[in-house]
Parts: sequence; C-alpha cells; structure tokens
Amino acid sequence: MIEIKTARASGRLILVLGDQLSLTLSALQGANKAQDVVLMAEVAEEASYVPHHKKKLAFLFSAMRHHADLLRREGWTVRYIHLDDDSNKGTLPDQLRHELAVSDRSQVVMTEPGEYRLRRALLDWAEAAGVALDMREDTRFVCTHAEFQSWAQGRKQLRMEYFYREMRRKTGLLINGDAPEGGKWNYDAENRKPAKGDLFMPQPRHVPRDAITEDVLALVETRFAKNFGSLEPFWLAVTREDALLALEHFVQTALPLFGDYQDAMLTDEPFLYHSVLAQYLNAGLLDPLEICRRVERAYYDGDAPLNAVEGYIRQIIGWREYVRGIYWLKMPDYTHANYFDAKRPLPAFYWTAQTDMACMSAAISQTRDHAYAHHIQRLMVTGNFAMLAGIDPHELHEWYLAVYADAYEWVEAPNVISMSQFADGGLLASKPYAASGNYINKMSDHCQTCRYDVKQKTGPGACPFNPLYWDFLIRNADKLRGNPRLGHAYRTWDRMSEEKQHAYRSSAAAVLDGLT
Ligand code: FAD
Ligand code: DLZ
Ligand code: SF4
Repeated sequence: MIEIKTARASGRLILVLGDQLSLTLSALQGANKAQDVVLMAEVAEEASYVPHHKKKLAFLFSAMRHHADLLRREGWTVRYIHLDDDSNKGTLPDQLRHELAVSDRSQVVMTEPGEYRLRRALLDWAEAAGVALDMREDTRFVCTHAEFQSWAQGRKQLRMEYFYREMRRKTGLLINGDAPEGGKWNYDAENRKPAKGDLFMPQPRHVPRDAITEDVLALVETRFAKNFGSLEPFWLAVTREDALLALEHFVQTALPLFGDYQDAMLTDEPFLYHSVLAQYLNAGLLDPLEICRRVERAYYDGDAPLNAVEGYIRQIIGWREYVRGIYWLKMPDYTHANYFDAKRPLPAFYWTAQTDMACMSAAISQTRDHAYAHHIQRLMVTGNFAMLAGIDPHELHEWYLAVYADAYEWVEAPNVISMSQFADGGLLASKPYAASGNYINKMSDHCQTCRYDVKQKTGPGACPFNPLYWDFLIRNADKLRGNPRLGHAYRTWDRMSEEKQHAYRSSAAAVLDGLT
C-alpha cells in the first residue's frame, strides 16, 4: 500500500471530559482508532472553579485515570495529562491548543459538556482559534434537547409528573400495554415513612483502593490540602466494573425498602436505603437506562415492590432528565435568579458543621465525611434552612456544587435554585419547600438529641426552624400571600395575637443575628 504523506496528521483529537467516562460516548462513535487520539486532562481550572470536596476530586481523577486505561485496553491511543505534568496547561482550551500544535492536528471532536460554562468557553475558543470543533449531543440521556424544548413549548407550567409520563412511554419502563404498571403512574403516596434505628441498614458497597487511587489520594491531599471534606474513608467505585457491582448491591440489599424510607433521616445512618449511585451515573460509569432496566427487572422477578421500583425509576427518567431540560432551557442567567432578593452570606457552619442544630450538624458532617447527603437532607435541612434564613441563593448554589461527589451544575442548579430555594419564583414547585421543625421531627431522630426544643415555638431554647418559618413567610408576604397553597399558613398567621406574632419575629431576628 502506498502511503500518501499529507502536511498535517490526518487524525482528530477526541476530547473526553472527566464526567464523560463512557465507552458509548457520542464523541467516540465513528472514530478511527488507528488515527484519532483521545485526549483526557486533569486541569486546574476544572478542579477549582468551585472549591470541590477532596473526595469528589479524588473520585473523579481516579475514575478518569482508570477510564484512560480502559480506553487503551479497547485499542484507543490516549494522551492523558496528569495534574502535575510539565505539559499541563491548566485549562481545557489551552491544553487543546497545545495538543493540536504538537500533534499537528486541526480537528477536535467532543461530546457537549454538561455545564454551560465549559460549553461556552470551548465554543468561544474554537471560534477564536479557527479550529474545527465537532461538538456532539450527549446521547447518554433519555430526553434530547429538542424533545425537551418541544415538550416545554407553549406550556404554562412545566410539571415534572407529565414529563415523567412521556419518558415512561418513550422508554416502555413499567408500561403494560398502553397503561402504567399497576394502574397508577406514581406510587409516592405509599412512600415517605419515618425510619427507626433498629431497622436492618444496608450499606453501600465498599471498594478496596488500588495503586491508582492511592496516588490520587496523595495528590489531592497535597494539592488541595485546604479544600473542604475528608478523603478518608475512601471506598467509592472508580471503574465501570465496580459501579455495576454497586448497582447490583443496591438492588439486592436496599431497593425493596427504597420507597418506604426515601424521605427518612437518621443521625447515624447517612445512606439509609438510597442507592448512592448518582456520582457514578453523572460521571458516566453507569447509564441511566441500564440502571432503570435492572431495577425494573427486580420488580418483575418479584424481588422488589412496585412503590420502590416506580419511585426509583421516577427519580432517574423523571427528575434527573427533567432538571437537565430545565437547566438548558434557563441558562445562562439561571444561577443568579434571586426571587426573594436574599442577600445573607452563607453561615460559616456550612463548612464546619459546628452548629447546635442537630439536623444541620448531621447533614453537614455527613457531607464532609462522604461528599454525600441524601435528597431530603439537601432539600429539607440545609436547603430549607438557607431559604428560611434568606441566604444568597448563588452562594448556596456554589456550596452545593462544591461539596457533593455527584454535583455538576446541570443537575445541581435546578435542584438548588429552583426546587430548594424557589429562587426562580416557582418553575419546579407550586410553593416553596419551607418547613418548620415539625417536619424534621416527624421524618428523623435528630430532634431527640438536639439542644433546641422542637416543640418550643419562640425564645432562646426554641428550634430555630420554628420562628424562621414564620419570619420567612411574613418577610416575603408580597410574593407568597397570593399562593393558594399557602393560604392556610397565612390565615393561621392572621389569627395569631400580635404578641405571638411579635415573639416569632423577635425570636427569628435573634437567630439571624447569631448567624456568622
Ligand atoms: P437515590 O435517592 O438513590 O436516587 C436515585 C437516583 O435518582 C440518584 O442517583 C439520581 O441520579 C436521581 N435523582 C434523585 N433525585 C433527583 C433530583 N432531584 N434531581 C436529579 N436526579 C435525581 N443530584 C445530583 O445528581 N447532583 C447534584 O448536584 C444534586 N444536588 C442537589 C441539591 C439539592 C438542594 C437537592 C434537593 C437535590 C440535589 N440532587 C442532586 C438530587 C438528589 O438529592 C441526588 O441525586 C441524590 O441524593 C443522590 O444520591 P443517591 O444516588 O443515593 O440517590
Ligand atoms: C469536575 C471536574 C474536575 C474536578 N476536574 C476535571 C478535570 O480535571 N478534567 C476534566 O476534563 N473534567 C473535570 N471535571 C469535570 C468537568 O468540570 C465537567 O466536564 C464540566 O463541568 C461539564 O459538566
Ligand atoms: Fe433541627 Fe430543630 Fe430538630 Fe434541632 S430541634 S434537630 S434544629 S429541627
């Protein structure tokens, strides 16, 4: 065969990002393993655009390094840039510029980044540099951008429940003929039970660390010494193989009770019956449909009840797909939405867990130790407190984006800005998720050991959530009083004596004055 030499190398550079660790990635489709080079890079900019939890950094760098090895085993040529390499340029655009120059290539292929920030930066760079950038749709989601836009178009309310039904029909998950399995689309009414400490508690699967993970742990400890969070214990899966075993472990040990105890909180049980799979799913080690099909099979095999299986599948093809659609519909201004004009800085205890509020201390310590807190802790404890106290939603958003191993803006921002803070005025929820201590007491064991008294409404010993709840409603009455779902609360307030109202407001002022 005669080889024709061209002036430039004929292959393309395929950029694979840290949360694109999937062999099925659209960027790899149709590529030529003999000519194309996969580029993966640990860069300072991605590692520091928020001060990520140490465990999140270690998880992602180790998973990236393992994925590079897998790609090589699959026959790809991989150029992997370590954080400490001399040739590391610090940002993805600068690294691309450098790699194109040294390899004498001119074309870049990639799957679209999950975050607006990076997508914009790469598109702007490519345009300015005159580089041919083939940015492909991320096919690892059930719903395409076009499908979401056409679903959202012309609707006054973007209700997750209706979107979810479309996704059930599209995927055929738990569909029997044309109807939902069991006759209902949603079995949430059977969920939401509080949990007792003496229940059997499954634990997520712990994976022994290998030499790659040990190296990464040392790197993170040195380079990110001041970042929030504990590196130890480190037991996360960092390969697809182990993530699949974690899925299997969840299905066998926790799925049957996932629905029942989905909203429960226990001080000594951070994980309860949750799957702890979001970090694997969001990094690309697992695929949403493969998870849902495995969980669906557990129902048809008689291994898990419908309320658990439907509830679980709804989180993934419902909520997860829905929040992604909302994110892309609303960016770029979305993360600065501030409906209540809340300006208070984030209290220091969000970084230290040093607070007498037992529920907040538990949620934040678990976050520090595991880069994890489950949904209700994020929504009804740390999120609820921030909204009631009038914390700046953008500052809070940056905290959530930093501290969870599963946090990427496309999924975190709608959950924080919209669902937990109502900062967009109510796109995702018909009323703010505001609650007094009563809710936390019903769903957890935290109040039993708290310095504050959940039954006390006002005064120094009262649960801070109690006066803050009323203070929030009254502070924001101009925006919320007309909400039909809050009519009952405002009528209760109106019936209170002036003395009681004053006691609530002055107790709330004392709590807020004490926040540093
Ligand atoms: P499980 O409880 O076992 O749920 C199963 C899966 O469903 C999760 O792994 C996740 O992929 C999906 N899921 C569940 N609820 C949601 C939801 N509301 N939005 C999107 N996916 C969902 N999830 C993230 O993946 N990243 C985030 O940064 C993130 N930030 C959040 C911030 C706030 C304020 C709130 C209220 C929720 C946030 N969530 C986020 C959603 C949810 O809390 C996490 O997905 C879940 O706690 C991850 O733990 P798990 O894997 O054990 O989930
Ligand atoms: C989150 C993250 C971190 C901490 N580090 C890197 C990195 O060094 N290199 C990389 O390619 N990706 C990293 N990521 C993931 C990106 O931030 C992610 O791809 C974008 O935020 C888009 O979702
Ligand atoms: Fe939280 Fe209030 Fe209960 Fe204490 S009493 S744990 S602050 S809800």
